[in-house]
Amino acid sequence: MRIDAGKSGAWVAVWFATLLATVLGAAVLHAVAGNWELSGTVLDPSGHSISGAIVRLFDSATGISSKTVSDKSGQYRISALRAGRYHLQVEFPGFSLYSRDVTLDESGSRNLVVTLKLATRKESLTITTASGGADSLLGRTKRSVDAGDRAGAMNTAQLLRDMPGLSLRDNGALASIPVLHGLDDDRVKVVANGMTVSSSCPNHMNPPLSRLDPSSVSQVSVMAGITPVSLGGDSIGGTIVADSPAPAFAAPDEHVHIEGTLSTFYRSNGQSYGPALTASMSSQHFSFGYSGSWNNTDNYRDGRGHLVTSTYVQNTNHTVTLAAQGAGNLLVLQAGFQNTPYEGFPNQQMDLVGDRAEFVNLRYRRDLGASVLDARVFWQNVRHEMNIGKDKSTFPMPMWMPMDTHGRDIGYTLKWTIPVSERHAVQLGSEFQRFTLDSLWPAVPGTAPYMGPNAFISMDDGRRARLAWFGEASSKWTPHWTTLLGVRNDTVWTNAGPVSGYSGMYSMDADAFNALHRARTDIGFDLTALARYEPSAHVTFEAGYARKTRAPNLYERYAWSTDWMTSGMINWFGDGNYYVGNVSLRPEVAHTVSGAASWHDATREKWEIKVTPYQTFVRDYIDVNELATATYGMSTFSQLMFANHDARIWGADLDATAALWKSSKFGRGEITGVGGWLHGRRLDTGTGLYQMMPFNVRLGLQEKLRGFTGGPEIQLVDRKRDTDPLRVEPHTPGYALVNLHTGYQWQHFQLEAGATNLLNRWYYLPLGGVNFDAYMASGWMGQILPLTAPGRSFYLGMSIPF
Ligand SMILES: [Cu+2]
Repeated sequence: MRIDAGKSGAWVAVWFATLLATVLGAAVLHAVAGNWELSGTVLDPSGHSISGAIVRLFDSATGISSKTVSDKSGQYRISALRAGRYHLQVEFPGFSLYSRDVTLDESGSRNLVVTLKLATRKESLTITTASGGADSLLGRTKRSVDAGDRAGAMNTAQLLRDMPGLSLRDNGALASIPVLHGLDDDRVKVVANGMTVSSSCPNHMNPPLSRLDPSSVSQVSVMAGITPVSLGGDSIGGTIVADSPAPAFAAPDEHVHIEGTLSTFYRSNGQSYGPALTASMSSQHFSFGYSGSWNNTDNYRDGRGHLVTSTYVQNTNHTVTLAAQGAGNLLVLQAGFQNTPYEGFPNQQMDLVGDRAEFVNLRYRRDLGASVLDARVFWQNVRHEMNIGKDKSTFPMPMWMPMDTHGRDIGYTLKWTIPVSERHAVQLGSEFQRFTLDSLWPAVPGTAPYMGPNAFISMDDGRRARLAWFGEASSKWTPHWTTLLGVRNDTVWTNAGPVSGYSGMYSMDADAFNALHRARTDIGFDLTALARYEPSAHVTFEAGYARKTRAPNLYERYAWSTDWMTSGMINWFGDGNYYVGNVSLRPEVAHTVSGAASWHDATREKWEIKVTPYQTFVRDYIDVNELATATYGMSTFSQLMFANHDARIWGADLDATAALWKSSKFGRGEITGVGGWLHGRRLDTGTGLYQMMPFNVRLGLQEKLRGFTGGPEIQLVDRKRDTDPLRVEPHTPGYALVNLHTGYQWQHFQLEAGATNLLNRWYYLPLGGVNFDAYMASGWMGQILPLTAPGRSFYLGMSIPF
């Protein structure tokens, strides 16, 4: 058994230090200054000047950015520029990001008036293609995150909840798991600050997005269904990209630049609160930043006022960022630490009683004349401890069962973007990720032979390494036609060392597992083809096909015990069942066809309606076979072994916005709607797939007037009847909720207030799994029921910039 971080940690430190020294040595950090300047005024749509807007100017040749802030009369000025092509971005909360190309030629300085447009709540992702134009592509939505958003979202995954095609599986308070078009968890690729990390817990209590505090996120993008291969790989559901703000640098005429935000929030249901701080100090070439957060949440109450046990959490995050830029180079070194001393899981037999994660992430971006090279290396080390938590220990027959898991990820990504001509660009890349996993469950004195006299080795030296390469071409053939074509290969190697149980009672399973040939190599090929056609300023059509593969995770392959108690510890589904791995599992291969049609006014400001239908056929979908069932009290559970079965998922998303009124006196009123409908079927049995979100719609009315934004939202969710019989998945009734949100901003100071579930409606969470706590509280005798949702909660959030 090897659970020592010391060796790998030291090795990684040496490796990073060497790399850092090499890169720093190679980078010549000086800027080429010139005499031109860019200046102007930032205005709102009614012509009033905006002070405090952030103005960024990117040098297209070198990638170096300059930044300034508009003054009291809305004036901005960036000087010491040289002639050339630049890209200007202006942002101010509540307004859409302003973005345009600017050329400074030999005739000298320029004056540019920037008029910002009011923001819509969700904005389509813009990607810059070879031709320099900005295109939104199929099934993608992007959202910028304000400090105030933390008040209404319990975790980073919840920041995504109103995005089309996405639903959330409720888990622990920090651990919501995103589901894209019915495909969830490891089927979705999560890229957080350029890193891809693994869930090391056998119950997925620490999914990748739980590693980021909402206060440290500035932007999230969701690609459901068709994903460019440059962002996909080893996933079949789609990709979620979450990024922290880019490091700040002083403007050319600024000596030292200091900026930061202090924010805090409070939520009434669960008495949740937490301060967060981000701050940075920079010169034109060097930047030092820190972001930290702390939060504490107690158990919430449902709509009937009942306390829902094991919904508490406490968590701390610290991240330090060092960055350097100059002469076409950008170097960013990030190191962070996360500590979660406890987090309850109402839908699991166990709770999190300790989780400490450290990471180091190094990014190097270099402008090579025409092309751009972007490289990253990262390392994450996780020590995760489970046992029954403080609530479960008060129930009859508490099962004390320590489980210690140690996971490490190390990897790199390399991307090289080459503009081939005015119309075509190519991106080439490579990725590597190696995950190592050990899980040891210490003996509990006096419980032999069930939980002693030896430790239970659940996973010893589990290894999953993945090496990938890809090539992608984006082309703008005519002003009306755009295409994206990509091919990708991911080779995944998995293996796990020999195991042993608490006692001789487990030796039959252990011996059988140890005798198996356990090393596996999976070779996956992905293909993405996308086309976009804009016949006029009012209609856009998109169509695409994607072939995507995902190799099994370590627990799916190597969870070895068929004993009831120990197999019940392998469960990231929140369904109370018992899971056994299968060394013979094959990778899942998904074939997705999707289209989108969007109708809008010429400026996309007055109205827009978008429909996205999709169908995915998954060959060898990793589902389960039933080994046995057992009835304890009034509840029946299944023991299930992972197995490949073909499946199909089909559905459609609807996304619509319309402006209702707009005047200088009454501001702008707008109505938005997001809906999702989908079905999933296993093809051999014709039965439903687990946790398919029922038909659901969100309708929002929003008023924006100067610094004020706000309005009500109605959320309608149909009953869930199409369930998975093998997992004994419960039905849930439909429900309607009213939420209220208001925000006010003055300069950069932001205040957010609102209410979720305003009418205090009592309902079951359709993707919340079962309430295992309530079942334990009944002495393992009662009827196991779905988990109930939080009742009414008021929230207040505040952020103060400096
Ligand atoms: Cu865990």
